[in-house]
Amino acid sequence: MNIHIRRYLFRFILFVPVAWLLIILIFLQSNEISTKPSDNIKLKEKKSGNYRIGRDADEADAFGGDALARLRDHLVPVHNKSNSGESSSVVRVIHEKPEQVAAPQLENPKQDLNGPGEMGKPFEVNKDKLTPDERKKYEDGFQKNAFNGYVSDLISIHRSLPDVRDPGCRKLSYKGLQATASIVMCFHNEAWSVLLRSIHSILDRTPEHLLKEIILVDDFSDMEHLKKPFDDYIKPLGKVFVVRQPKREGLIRSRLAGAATVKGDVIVFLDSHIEATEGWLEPLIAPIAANRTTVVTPVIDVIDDTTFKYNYGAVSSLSVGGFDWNLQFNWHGVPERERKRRKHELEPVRTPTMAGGLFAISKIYFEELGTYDAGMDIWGGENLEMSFRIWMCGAMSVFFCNRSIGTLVTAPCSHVGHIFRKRSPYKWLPGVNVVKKNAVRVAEVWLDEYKKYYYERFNYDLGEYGDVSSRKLLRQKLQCKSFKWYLTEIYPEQFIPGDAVASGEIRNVGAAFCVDGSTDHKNYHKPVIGYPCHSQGGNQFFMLSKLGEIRRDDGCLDFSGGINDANKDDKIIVYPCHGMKGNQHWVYKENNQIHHPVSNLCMTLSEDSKHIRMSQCDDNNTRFKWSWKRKPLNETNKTE
Ligand SMILES: [Mn+2]
Repeated sequence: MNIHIRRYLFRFILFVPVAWLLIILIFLQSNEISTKPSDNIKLKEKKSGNYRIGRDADEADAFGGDALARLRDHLVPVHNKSNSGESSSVVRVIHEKPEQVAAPQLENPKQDLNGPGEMGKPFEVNKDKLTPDERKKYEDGFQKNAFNGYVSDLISIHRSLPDVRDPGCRKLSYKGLQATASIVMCFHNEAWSVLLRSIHSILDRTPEHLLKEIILVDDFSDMEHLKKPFDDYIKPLGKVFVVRQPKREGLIRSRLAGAATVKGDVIVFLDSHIEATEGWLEPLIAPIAANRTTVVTPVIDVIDDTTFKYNYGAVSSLSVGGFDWNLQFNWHGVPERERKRRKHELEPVRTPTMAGGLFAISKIYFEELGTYDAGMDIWGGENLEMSFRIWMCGAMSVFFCNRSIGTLVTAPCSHVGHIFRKRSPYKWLPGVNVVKKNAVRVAEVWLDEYKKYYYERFNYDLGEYGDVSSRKLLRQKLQCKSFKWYLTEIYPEQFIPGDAVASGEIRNVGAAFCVDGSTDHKNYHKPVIGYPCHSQGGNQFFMLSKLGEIRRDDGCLDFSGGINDANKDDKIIVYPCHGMKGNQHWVYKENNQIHHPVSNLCMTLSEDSKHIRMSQCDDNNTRFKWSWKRKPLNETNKTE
């Protein structure tokens, strides 16, 4: 009896440590990449200054001058939050604009720092002074690439750049970092010098032991220089490989082809018209090494498409990603709640969405999370899809049977320059609205009851968007949270159209004309006009917010005039919504007039129906009456 008990006791005592050992082993493996996180930055920063941070897009630059100015206005300096145990000796003031410090030039000791574009300086070419031959080259370069290929060819493919980081970043040590990065860079008919500069900037500025490989995916280019000459060029570089697509597949499926061959711990997706800067990689992969469900984007600086000037700014001007209900990506200043959450400015910033061109993700997490939606074409929407998925799904932790949250952050110390083009130079099947198709797939799978806000933009004309059942299944399998959760917890700043008290076209009762105007940043300060109602939504879709704003996305109708402006044309303009009522305050009255309390005037359609005017309210004139679909109150409340 006694012996029996002793034997059991012995077994039990033996079993407990062995079980724990096993648990720890499996746990370590599930985290795979296990290095210490860059021993968090122990600096506290006070900074100022501003600059512009780009977005990715091969399409138009969504970051016009007005948007910039507006962004700056939003940028409130981060206050030094006192934190116990941190001495004031680490508080430093950073200059208005980061000082020009040359980054070490690793590969090219003979570099002439006065050469074209060196140190990221602009290189101006007056095309009128070129010979006819040269001018033709200049124009062809722009035509083919939608950036200045002529100037790029004059700039060294190893050009020097200033150290654009915040000085605090240079003090961070990543000694313990062991994770390796595989770069996946897709290209389609990229200019020779731009592609090589992208590759060399990585080779020249990435520590050898952190770089596993550069995987280049050629998405069926037909330019001659990208065939044999390119193969011959990269062969001696080592670590650089090409994967060729047998037909045009687009960015998403090309990235998948590249990712499938990755051998490193972290996949870093990059565009092929970029320049990596000093110290760009470490801050990107360190947070992932610490936690594989963190996805990290660099700060995207703007390489000018004409002069190749490298534009960069202070850490205070950082932006985060959002989206509008047209499912377009957009930039915002860092919200107040996020400024407060972080202990200092060099800590990664949480961002609701990412621009998508440049980011780093654990290879394991990329796969766990369902890679990309292979049913998407070319470009567009995949960045939002990935962003929603990261936040809403996270990952299952092996032992605790719960899901750990995925996070999407921007690393303020990682800078990569990107050439922002004003148009896309590439061809795709004519008549296919790729971006809309992709976006409808995103809405179908991820937006739940909120998808109607996108669909009502085009009267539910979804078009052909293919089969999304496998993506819906994925969402189920990963037990992802709801979109409502995402909006509440991750993006509470977002305007919810369900809160609108009226929406749709604003149709004049006296004529079949509607209020019409674009509300994107390029059209700020432009007037809304009268235009025949087309029932397609688009520029005739407006919402009346609870605050009394007439808005679409971030643009509001604004009348800053008074009685002297009555009956004048083009006085109602689109202006960034400010939420302060005033000139943006409208009342849609029971008698269907749209009243503007500040001026005490009403909205009316001009005699020729081409203009929207403000005038003395007249209850007997149908040109003062507007039909606009009011939301029943119960429906308004439902989505709140
Ligand atoms: Mn790009």
